[in-house]
Amino acid sequence: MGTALVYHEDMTATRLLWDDPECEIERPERLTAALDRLRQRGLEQRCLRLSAREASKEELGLVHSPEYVSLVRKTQVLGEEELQALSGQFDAIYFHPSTFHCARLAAGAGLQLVDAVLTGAVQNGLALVRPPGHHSQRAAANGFCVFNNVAIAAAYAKQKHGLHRILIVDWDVHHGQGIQYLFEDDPSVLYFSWHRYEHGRFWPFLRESDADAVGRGQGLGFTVNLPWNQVGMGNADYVAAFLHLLLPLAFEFDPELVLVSAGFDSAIGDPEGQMQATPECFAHLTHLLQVLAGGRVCAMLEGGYHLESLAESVCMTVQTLLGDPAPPLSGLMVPCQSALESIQSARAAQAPYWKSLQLQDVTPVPTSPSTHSPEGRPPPLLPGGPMCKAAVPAPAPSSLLDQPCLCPAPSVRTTVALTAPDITLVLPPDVIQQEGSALREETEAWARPHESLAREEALTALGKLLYLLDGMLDGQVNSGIAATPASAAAATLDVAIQRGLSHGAQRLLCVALGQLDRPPDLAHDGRTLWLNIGGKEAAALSMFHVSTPLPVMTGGFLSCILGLVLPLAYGFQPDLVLVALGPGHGLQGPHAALLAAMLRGLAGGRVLALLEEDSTPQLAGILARVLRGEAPPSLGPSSVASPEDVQALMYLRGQLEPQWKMLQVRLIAEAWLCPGARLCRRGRWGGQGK
Ligand code: X5A
Ligand code: ZN
Repeated sequence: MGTALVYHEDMTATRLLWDDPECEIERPERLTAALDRLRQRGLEQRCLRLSAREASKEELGLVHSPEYVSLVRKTQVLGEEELQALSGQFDAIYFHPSTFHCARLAAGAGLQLVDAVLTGAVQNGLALVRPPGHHSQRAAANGFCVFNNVAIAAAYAKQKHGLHRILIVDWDVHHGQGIQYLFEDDPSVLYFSWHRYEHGRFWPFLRESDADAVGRGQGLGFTVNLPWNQVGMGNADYVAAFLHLLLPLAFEFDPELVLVSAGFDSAIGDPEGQMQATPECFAHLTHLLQVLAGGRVCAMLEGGYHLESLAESVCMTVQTLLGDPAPPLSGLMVPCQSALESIQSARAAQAPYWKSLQLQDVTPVPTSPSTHSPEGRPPPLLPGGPMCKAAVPAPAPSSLLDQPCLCPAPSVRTTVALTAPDITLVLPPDVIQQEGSALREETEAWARPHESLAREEALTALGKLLYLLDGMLDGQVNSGIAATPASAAAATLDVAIQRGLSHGAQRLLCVALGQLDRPPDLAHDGRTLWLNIGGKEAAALSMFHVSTPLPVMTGGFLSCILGLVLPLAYGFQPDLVLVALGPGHGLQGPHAALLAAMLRGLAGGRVLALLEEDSTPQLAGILARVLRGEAPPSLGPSSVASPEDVQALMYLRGQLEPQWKMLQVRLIAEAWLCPGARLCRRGRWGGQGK
């Protein structure tokens, strides 16, 4: 459906006219650097280009006082000295004769974007604007911000489009206190912000930036602050914050629209933020938000002062909005202790207001499993010693400037090859119906050890699957769907895993739904992570062999995905993902779509879905659409997880946390978890600088 890019060259006009070390970083090149890079990458050309319009007086009045708007209007005719004097009345602000025009364009750009998305002209978009907006208040400029672009867009979406639930995600490294003040008592706007805080010692030095500021009156629980108390937060910390804090609340809130205060001063290299997240991380953050609100995501630029980092991060965001798969994340996926403390304190502060947080944090981890592994004792975890040197790959921490992008953006939009001739469905645009098949002898050789693959139909299906898998491993096709007779599902999956591993996959994640057992002769070498959803009981037979029952309620399904599947997947960093909907999988279409959509964030989007031949065309169709990058349908208001679902999740978390640090949501003495943990973390990387 398309991505809008809203811009106007006039917004490069405003600039600092005098000496001010604090303000000099907010300069015109921020916009030109971002736009030039988008052009270079061919991304701008793929967007619907919209020329920004000025917001009207009435539109600015949705958020700002008339007196403040006329004060800013008057700056148009002031001389340099008067401008400087007026600027001095605010914190970290400069005015320029063009400021009023630029700030009206910045606010107007957001409104155009909201209109384009809510009228269905596009699916999502980015407004490249300055001045930024999130610090600006009803009657005050602040922190380079003049009008509060995102807040005005939210108020406008409510008033003009009649929306009732808007999520604002502020991933800028500063606290958007302006947005917080404007909506703190409004339950129709859920405001999430993470920010450099350092226990209050970082700008804007506000007590109300801490996690215990949760909103007021009707708006209690609709302000979510995640203060970072150390610099150096990286990819693992940001992804963990999304999985364990933002997304559970966001799904429960069920927004109709997502607005992003997209500041990139939270990226590596930025002089303000001093954080470590690489540009690819913003592809993942964007991707994770696209499963909400039917994919209606409007991002607006806020901060971002390292031009190289800014330009790359903007490209990652736009590329993901366009539906390209996210490049794999670099670096060890282990959140740091300080990040975990922050996430836990924000979860604790929000728990009274959100069902999705309640059960989990009050249920004690069972010391002996309520459901247990066949041996009836805690399973042996990793064969051969303490965790950290386990499966987790050891890529060198990449420096942004040496290696701005690990994985080149795909030149073609995601294609899905279907090998299921029996599933008659209307193919979504640019989804290819695959005709090819692997050579007969080769197929037979792979099938030979499996009795269930002897039948002609099973062999035919296997031949097509092998051909598809090769296409994916060779990089001709990004993702695919294959079908198999129900009786051959387990054997076909077994062959797919073997073939994947022998044809270039280094780490293969297999998510098996329904009655599918781990292939008995699969090597325990850490190259395959086997996750069965639909097992009879929760069990971790090793850190690479996990099984959990299919949650009955939507709420349980969501906590299973966010609290177990994705943390394991992000920790494992696979380069190929197999999702098999096996016998009795019991998964509803929208749930299957959400799972597939979220797994597409792994392995550069290399996801192969295996269906049974008698699956409905609706199921195949919905999977084909999410695998090519469309948003999954929203699940609607979610029910609570059942006590059994929570129990299973808590048990597995207890078992697996020592090995898979992305699962952690609470602090447990590290020494108790894993005697080697501290050494492993420090030894190799010198402790991430935290
Ligand atoms: C939008 C933004 C930062 C202001 C920092 C003042 N503002 N020290 O990033
Ligand atoms: Zn900022």
